[in-house]
Amino acid sequence: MFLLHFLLVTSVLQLSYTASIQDEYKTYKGYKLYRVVGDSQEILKLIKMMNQLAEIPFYDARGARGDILIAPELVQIFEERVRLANLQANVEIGDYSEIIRSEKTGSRRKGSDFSWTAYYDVDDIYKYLQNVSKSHPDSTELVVGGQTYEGRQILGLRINTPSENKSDNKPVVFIESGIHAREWITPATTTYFINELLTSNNPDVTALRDQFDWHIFPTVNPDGYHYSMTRDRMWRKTRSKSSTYCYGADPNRNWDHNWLQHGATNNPCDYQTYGGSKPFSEVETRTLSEYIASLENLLAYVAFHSDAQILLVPYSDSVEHTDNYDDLVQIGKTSLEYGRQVNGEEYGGPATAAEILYKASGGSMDWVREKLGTPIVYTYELRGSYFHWPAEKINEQGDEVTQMLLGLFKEAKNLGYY
Ligand code: 0X9
Ligand code: ZN
Repeated sequence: MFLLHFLLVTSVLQLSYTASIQDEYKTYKGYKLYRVVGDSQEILKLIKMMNQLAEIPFYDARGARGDILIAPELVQIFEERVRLANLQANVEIGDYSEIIRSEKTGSRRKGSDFSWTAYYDVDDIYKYLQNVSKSHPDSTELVVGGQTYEGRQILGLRINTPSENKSDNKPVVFIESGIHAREWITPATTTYFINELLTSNNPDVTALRDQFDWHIFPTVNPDGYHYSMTRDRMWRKTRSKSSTYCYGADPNRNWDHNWLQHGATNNPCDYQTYGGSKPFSEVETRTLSEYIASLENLLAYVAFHSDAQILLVPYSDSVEHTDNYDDLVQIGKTSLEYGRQVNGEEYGGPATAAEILYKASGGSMDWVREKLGTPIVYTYELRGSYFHWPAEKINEQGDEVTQMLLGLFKEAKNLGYY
């Protein structure tokens, strides 16, 4: 029995080693998505144990339930551990490759005809930003928010329409999307929002555009996003090479605020929450933080993630509240109410991650709030099912995001923030 277990574990380790060097698109053939329910400590122990055994491409523990994606060669050992821990596990998705396949055939596009019925890789998103900056030279410019490990730029679009009084310094709004590579809906809705700002005839939207100096970054982890599009759909981290054979750090655990204290690991091979070798070890977070710190008059910082369908306020690793927590909740409620009017979708929150999700240190939102004192700071978790969202429905969430931002700034104005 011991020998059998040893052989199983070594062959699993062998498989996971080869799996970390991906030459072609990982199919996820036979991978099962389980939902586990039961004692929260046992769920955490189970996930930790599976993570020690092999690379687990997706896990999400929230109290008495946990979701986990299990490779076919691990199914037997996983189900045995579930039984021994007195937990219940149900298969939510029998073969994850079917989702990947449907995305690969139907919803990705290359080329100049940029739209919001398909997902585009980073080069096409950047081409779109370049084209927009050329077609709106008076009100937009390309901005470089930072650099990446693989030598890309973190490219964004600044929208700052000319105002009558040229000396007017408009309040700055920063939008961060795609820090997690696999959350494809976030770059898509962010370019959708850019398009709304620049082309909508809705006077509320044009007023929103004209009031602020926007710095909008659809994909702040472009190496990871490209890898997720071309090699491994479940990739979340950056693509830096650590001292072991594993790649990447979680760019939302790498900021210099309570680094590695909660919800992060020092294991470079963890698929999800490796905090990096030190705060700002990743060139992406380091350079982007410098860019953000250089902005004068930063009123609002908004980060987009998926897919918990909630609105988070700082801080993410503590149940303590910021001094304007009540305002942030009021503003957030109006934002969510505006969003709800579009598709009837209810979001959880506004609340801190520690209260409604899990504690997580080293995130961008907390760093911005703590180090820069930016008054309005939010993280929106958009919708989806295990990071999948049909391409033909991007506009549905794009419209929701546009309304949520309209609501946010309407209530912020009511409360005298600008
Ligand atoms: O864990 C995260 O980083 C976010 N959830 S996700 O499923 N998109 O990965 C939550 C972010 C909470 N906010 C911060 N830690 N700043
Ligand atoms: Zn995320």
